[in-house]
Amino acid sequence: MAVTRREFIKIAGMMAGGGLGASGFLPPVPASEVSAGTAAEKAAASVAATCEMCHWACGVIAKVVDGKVVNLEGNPDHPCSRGKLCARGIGGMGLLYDPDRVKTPLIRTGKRGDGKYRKASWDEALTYIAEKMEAIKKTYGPEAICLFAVGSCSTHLMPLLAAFGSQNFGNPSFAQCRGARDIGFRLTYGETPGSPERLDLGRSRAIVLFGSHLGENIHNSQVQDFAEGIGRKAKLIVVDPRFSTAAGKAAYWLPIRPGTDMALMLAWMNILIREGLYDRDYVERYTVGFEELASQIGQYTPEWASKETDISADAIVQTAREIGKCRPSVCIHPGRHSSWYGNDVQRSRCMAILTAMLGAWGREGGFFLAARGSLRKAQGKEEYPIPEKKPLMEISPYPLAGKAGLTTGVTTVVRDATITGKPYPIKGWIVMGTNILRAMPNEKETMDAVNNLDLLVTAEIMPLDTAMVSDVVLPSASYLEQFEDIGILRGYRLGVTMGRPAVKPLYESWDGYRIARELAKRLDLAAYFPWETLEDKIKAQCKLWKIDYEVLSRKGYIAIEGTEAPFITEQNQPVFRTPSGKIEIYSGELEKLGFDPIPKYTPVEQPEEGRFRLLYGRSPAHSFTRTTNNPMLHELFRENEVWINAKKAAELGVRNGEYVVLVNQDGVRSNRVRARVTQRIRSDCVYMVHGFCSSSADLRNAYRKGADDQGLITRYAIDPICGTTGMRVNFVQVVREI
Ligand SMILES: Nc1nc2c(c(=O)[nH]1)N[C@H]1C(S)=C(S)[C@@H](COP(=O)(O)OP(=O)(O)OC[C@H]3O[C@@H](n4cnc5c(=O)[nH]c(N)nc54)[C@H](O)[C@@H]3O)O[C@H]1N2
Ligand SMILES: Nc1nc2c(c(=O)[nH]1)N[C@H]1C(S)=C(S)[C@@H](COP(=O)(O)OP(=O)(O)OC[C@H]3O[C@@H](n4cnc5c(=O)[nH]c(N)nc54)[C@H](O)[C@@H]3O)O[C@H]1N2
Ligand code: SF4
Ligand SMILES: [Mo]
Repeated sequence: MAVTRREFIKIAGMMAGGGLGASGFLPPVPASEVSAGTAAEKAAASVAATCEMCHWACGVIAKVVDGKVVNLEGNPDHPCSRGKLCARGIGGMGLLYDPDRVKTPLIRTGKRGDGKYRKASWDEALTYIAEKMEAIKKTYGPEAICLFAVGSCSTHLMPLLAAFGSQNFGNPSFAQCRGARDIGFRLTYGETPGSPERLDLGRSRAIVLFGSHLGENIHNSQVQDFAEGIGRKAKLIVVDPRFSTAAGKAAYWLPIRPGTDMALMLAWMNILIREGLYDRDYVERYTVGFEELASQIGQYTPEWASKETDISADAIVQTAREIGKCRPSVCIHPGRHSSWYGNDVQRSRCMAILTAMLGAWGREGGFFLAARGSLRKAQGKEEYPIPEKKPLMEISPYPLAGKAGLTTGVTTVVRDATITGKPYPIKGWIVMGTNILRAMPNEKETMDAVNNLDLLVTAEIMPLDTAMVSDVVLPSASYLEQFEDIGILRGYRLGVTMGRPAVKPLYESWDGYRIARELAKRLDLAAYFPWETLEDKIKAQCKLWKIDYEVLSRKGYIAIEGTEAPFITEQNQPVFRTPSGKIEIYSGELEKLGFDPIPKYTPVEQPEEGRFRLLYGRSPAHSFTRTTNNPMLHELFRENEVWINAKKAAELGVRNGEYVVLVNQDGVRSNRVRARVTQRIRSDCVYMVHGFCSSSADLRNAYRKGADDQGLITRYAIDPICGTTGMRVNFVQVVREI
């Protein structure tokens, strides 16, 4: 490899070492610093691929010499990367060449969970799956098969399942991630904040982060914009029980009592109204329900909020004035991982309403408006059978489950049906792009469901936890070995993206399209996959859109000119697809469903003396569980630590760096994990990075390293509006390991 391991650590460490540099907030690494610049490197072929080390899908340029990827750089033309990659992006080679990859199809020989498999041919594995699917269909109907999917690799399986007759999907990226936020914003604005979120952070005068630990949470272009905003002296207000990397750049760090964010937001609304610091004209012109809000908000005084949040009333007033003064160029970050406490739609509604009061939607430094125009996707056969039994999301107890577009299936609804057989049995799970065992709360319930299945198939690059309890494992190509389907990116401008493979698939791995198509053939559904390869499909799509395939495949991204209209002007008026056609401060939709039309404060349970609330987040060097075995990223951050307040640690006799064990309210014990004793966290909570301590013995770097936060998350609080699972409702004791 042109980048030696030591150089890689040096480059990537600039980001991972807390994320701070001399110039302030350290953005992702520019290509010039990654290039080794050797003669071979200069002679290397450049291939525009799409980074899949996380969901941001940056453009990446792979340098290839003699059929080997020797370097990865950010694609300068791609708006998500702009010539830079984050540590994980550079570490993509570690995934490609990880010796522990799944190399051939595998069929289970031992009991579920024993980890015993035999090698199989693709034909044998796919025939086995197709026969099982048909058998399940015969006994229980096609709806008894469900797809758990995250990321672009899995998108080809969705039409396959729909063609088979099931529309049952489970998506952790909705149910354990952005679901509540997307529903909260959809109720208020008629649309979600987008992914990538449409935040004009570079021009903000004030930025507010509730959680949203940017700098540890690395979404490449968003962190670049954030760094630019900070560089231009935006006032940063960080609301976080922990002194995060971002808090280190903040004008105000508000170490809030976990779970009380709504109290702070409601008090801010009260102050903005009382002091006339909201955008009157904007509110009058674009919103409904402001009067109702104003008539209820008086109860939320700064003094009241101070008691709830543990933030001084003075700090609450001062920060409200800061955002009021900076209006409308204020970015209240809507968050992404929003499944916190089970009242999450209403907390997201508060963010959305504050944004409207500041007049920040469609304004410079706030949220920009989505690019105009639309492009229709080419498909194979278009009609899908109408399932006899209604999809689970339509009959779930949560009225807005699955109501924010595709890929919005609530995972626990599927899991419950699998365990109970109600409203109807679920007997097969197909899993791709998600480590469902670790993404969903309560691993025991997930295993109870798994043990009720007649078929569990996982398509995987790495033998992670879910693969190791599956009946069949299919070796997947990584993004560096496969085409990335053509996609539409709705940023400031409309753009079209695609990725090319840098190298041929290693071992016996296949790309997602080929897996879906070959399985479809065995199910008599080949008409849905008329193109021989994904490249052929992309070419057909380019023809339809009148885009030059050669240019797109060389550049990885093409912008469509004339689609940009980011801010409100008299000629460029926003459209709100809500029932009233306006921003709904008062939501008639929620009222009809029996929920508070204007958010009301709901307290959450607090830990009793001697226990800590378990909080979790991200490391800049890792993505969830998927990178924990990556040899390059493992060098940067080998195992997680548990952050514990210094005073509390002293009371417990816990020293910095020693191993401790966490025991939760249900008696579940974690693996041993190092204590990070610090002043930088409140005394009522502990914190760790998610994703560690894999149960898979086939992973030499990740097996039982650090502690598994998900294992401790046995309790979860379901949002009654959309079914997403709040996972910060678990309390742990810290026990010294003697
Ligand atoms: N490096 C890296 N970056 C990533 C990812 C990754 O895996 N690795 N994943 C990406 C994805 S899919 C997502 S969804 C995002 C997730 O990242 P975010 O959306 O930023 O997640 P949050 O849960 O908002 O942020 C975690 C922070 O919330 C704080 N916190 C905990 N409880 C509370 C509370 O009650 N109130 C407040 N105000 N703060 C609290 C924690 O101390 C922590 O600092 O990250 C994205 N970026
Ligand atoms: N306790 C706890 N739970 C959480 C979170 C948390 O912070 N704490 N975060 C939540 C959030 S925000 C999210 S978005 C979800 C994320 O949940 P997941 O998307 O499940 O995240 P990963 O753990 O990275 O699992 C991804 C799996 O897909 C595989 N994979 C990656 N790329 C490919 C590919 O191209 N092809 C194939 N076939 N497989 C691939 C990886 O090897 C890995 O096993 O987790 C949620 N759950
Ligand atoms: S943010 Fe980093 S890991 Fe995610 S797609 Fe971009 S470069 Fe890859
Ligand atoms: Mo997420």
